[in-house]
Amino acid sequence: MDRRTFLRQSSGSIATTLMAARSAWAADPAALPAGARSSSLLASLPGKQPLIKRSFRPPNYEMPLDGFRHAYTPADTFYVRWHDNVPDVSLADWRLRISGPGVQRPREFTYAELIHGFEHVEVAAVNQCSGNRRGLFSPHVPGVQWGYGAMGNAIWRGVRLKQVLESAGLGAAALEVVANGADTLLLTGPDFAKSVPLWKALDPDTIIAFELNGTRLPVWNGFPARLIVPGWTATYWVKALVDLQVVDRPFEGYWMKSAYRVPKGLFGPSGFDSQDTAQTSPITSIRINSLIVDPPPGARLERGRRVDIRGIAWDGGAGVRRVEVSLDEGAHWHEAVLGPDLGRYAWRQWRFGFTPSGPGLQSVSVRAIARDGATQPGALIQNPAGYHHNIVQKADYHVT
Ligand SMILES: Nc1nc2c(c(=O)[nH]1)N[C@H]1C(S)=C(S)[C@@H](COP(=O)(O)O)O[C@H]1N2
Ligand SMILES: [Mo]
Repeated sequence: MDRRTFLRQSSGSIATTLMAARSAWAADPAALPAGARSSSLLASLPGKQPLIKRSFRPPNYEMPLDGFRHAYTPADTFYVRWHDNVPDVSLADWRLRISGPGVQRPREFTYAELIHGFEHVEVAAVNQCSGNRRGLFSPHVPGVQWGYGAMGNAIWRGVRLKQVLESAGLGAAALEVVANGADTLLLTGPDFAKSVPLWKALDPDTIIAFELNGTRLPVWNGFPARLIVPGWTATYWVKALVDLQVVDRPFEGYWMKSAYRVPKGLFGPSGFDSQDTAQTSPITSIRINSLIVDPPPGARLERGRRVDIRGIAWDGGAGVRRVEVSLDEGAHWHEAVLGPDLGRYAWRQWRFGFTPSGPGLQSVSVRAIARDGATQPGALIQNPAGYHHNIVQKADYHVT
């Protein structure tokens, strides 16, 4: 695609494409490809494969289980989560502003200046919504009722946030970096903006990305540039980034102060002291976790025929040390074979071969152990917003 087509397409109206997506879904609600859960609706957003629709406005669409078979999640399969209207950004008009009391020289970059002005780096990282699997909480927790698919793994390419901030002259007073996107409000509700502590902003793996797996970011996933905060849940990964403010006091926006918080200490230290209160902390690092992908839970297995159970495991950056599988509800655990290490922030594929003896139900339980010793809990750690669902995974298969 040449640059003009690119620009023309990127300035196409999102409102129109959303309408098209809605009518496409409405036209044939029965045509649900395999992999859909019965309670779910699959719908195509423009440029996307069918995803499981959790809400239309704002768009919240998750990846069906099949998507987890890829080592890197294709851009057209990547989940979509917005709090408000998806911005209609034209590359020619896009600017990134750096300002605030923590910088000496406020700056403004065009897209060309940003991508030509700094070294390009890549980081493989899991993008996981804080509320992934919220719909599996029992008792029920209000919020988007995500299943397993509010996450993906990709190679993100961009420029280091550190270098961009330093080009504006960081001052000694810098405490947090507040990121804001081009998205505009739905009818009501506070503007979506997030802050990260200076240490995380300056981490060499924290980047302003413009590519996902070697292609430009889809509009749905933050075109033309977004923050990548590896190891932290995706709420910090601000899309369609237009504004960075380096502040000298804790940012008080709604999405920091009131939302995305967990009881203090329940999941360990947050690493974000300036946002901790006596009772709560902001959600930060992704917890050690795993998922059984293949064969799909509930599938039929053939008695006496060897099968490979496959899945993924990931954490907030310590890395996956080991994955264990139990065929007897946790009485005995066996080590799974790990796939290649794609990087400490990426997920790790694993497989475990066995021969079902059946007939009858065969349960398969899985738990991952991180390099820092963290492991998955046997019981759900309840918390008001339904975050960090990471219990030991279990699938039942029918052996015949
Ligand atoms: N500008 C903007 N960025 C945003 C959001 C948003 O509503 N607006 N949502 C955040 C949340 S909560 C999540 S889970 C991720 C989702 O990223 P994705 O849509 O690329 O999968 O985007 C984050 N960045
Ligand atoms: Mo999220």
